[in-house]
Amino acid sequence: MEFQTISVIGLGYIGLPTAAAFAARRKQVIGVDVNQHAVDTINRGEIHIVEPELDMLVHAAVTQGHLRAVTSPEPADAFLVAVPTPFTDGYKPDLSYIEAASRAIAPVLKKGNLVVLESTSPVGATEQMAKWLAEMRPDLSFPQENGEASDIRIAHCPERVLPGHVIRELVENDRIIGGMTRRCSEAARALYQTFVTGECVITDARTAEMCKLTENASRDVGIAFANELSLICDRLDINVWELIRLANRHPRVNILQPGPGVGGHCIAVDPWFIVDSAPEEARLIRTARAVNDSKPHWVVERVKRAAARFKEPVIACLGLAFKANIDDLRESPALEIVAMLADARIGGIVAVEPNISALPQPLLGKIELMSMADAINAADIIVLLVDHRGFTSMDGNRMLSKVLIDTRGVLARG
Ligand code: SAJ
Repeated sequence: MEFQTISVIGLGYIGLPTAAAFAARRKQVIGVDVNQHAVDTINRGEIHIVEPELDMLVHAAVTQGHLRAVTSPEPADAFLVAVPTPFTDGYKPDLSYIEAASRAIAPVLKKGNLVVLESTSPVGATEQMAKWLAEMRPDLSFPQENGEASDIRIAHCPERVLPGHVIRELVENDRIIGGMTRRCSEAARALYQTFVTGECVITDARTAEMCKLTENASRDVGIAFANELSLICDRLDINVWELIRLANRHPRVNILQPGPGVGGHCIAVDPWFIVDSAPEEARLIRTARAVNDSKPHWVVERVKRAAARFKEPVIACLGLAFKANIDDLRESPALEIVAMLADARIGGIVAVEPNISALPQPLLGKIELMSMADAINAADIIVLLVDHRGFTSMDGNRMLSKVLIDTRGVLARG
């Protein structure tokens, strides 16, 4: 099957790099996003998100005429849906963006098209997307009713790239391709082989959906184990980082690192999709979420205990991002901790975050953003929240007179 024109719906952290990757292979790519600002930025050859190397790739794609962005879908050979799938207040998956994307592309679908759902989704979402499309286009046949003979092919192909390494991982990682039928899978595999050098492994749509959720739930459970160990070790007066280093010398043990909690919009979200679809069975997965979500509160309690020894302590919080060496503050445990400390009124709070130039809205007016040197000079208590490059090479001697709460074990590791 030949795909010349490819449309990517949703030009965010996954959709935009994917659109640029197809464009780099000289496909005609139509990027679609409801955000006019994102569309205008991309059409100028610029980007509205931060990801290494993406700016160059998008600039080249746009100036060479392979990528253009629009706000409403146009006909294409293949459509990739890469829209957000958040959860609602009760930890239920919210498929409204997938529904909106389906309803937007349905009018321009034509016989022979392939539609791929890339968004991380609960089991059954691909079938649901196919239903929405079929409802809107009774004149076309879909795999849920017509199997291999259908006019439209549908597959799930979850993204699995690591923020900060997206461009390399997009090309090199293996891909799981879950078609609603065998021919759907083969069509999707042909599409991804345009730029993927990793293996494209075929399965069915439900297994592909569960596979992505399983990958992130596995990491969440692993981090929860490390976080639980950190609480146990604190009680028993054992250095958890040394303990983990030693245990990991066993050939079949590979414990992850404890931290201030789990952030980002994937690992803290996706396990809930499994819990929602099998609430009685998913006991460990639910508990891991609870352990990781409770960690920021535990850190705050430790800081409060330390602060009680001072009159008006200055508390320097190092790092606001959700993990090392990125500028992404979304769902960041560091940010949550700093906000809780600011509200606790236990002293003056200053923060160091070398990857941003201004404080985010919830912290504005409540705390001060400072350089590393100024913050350390001013501080009575230093709370290390993110293992950014500049922080890991910190000189321990400069902190001898201060209380140090190191949630990432940076000094222990150094
Ligand atoms: N973290 C720890 N200890 C660790 C590892 C991570 O506390 O040992 C924390 C981080 O500090 C961060 C959170 O976990 O707050 C998540 O960071 P991460 O690096 O584990 O993952 P993400 O959210 O940046 O990307 C994940 C990746 N999934 C897996 O590694 C299984 C990525 O491959 C996925 O594509 C991405 O989720 C996604 O989009 O689903």
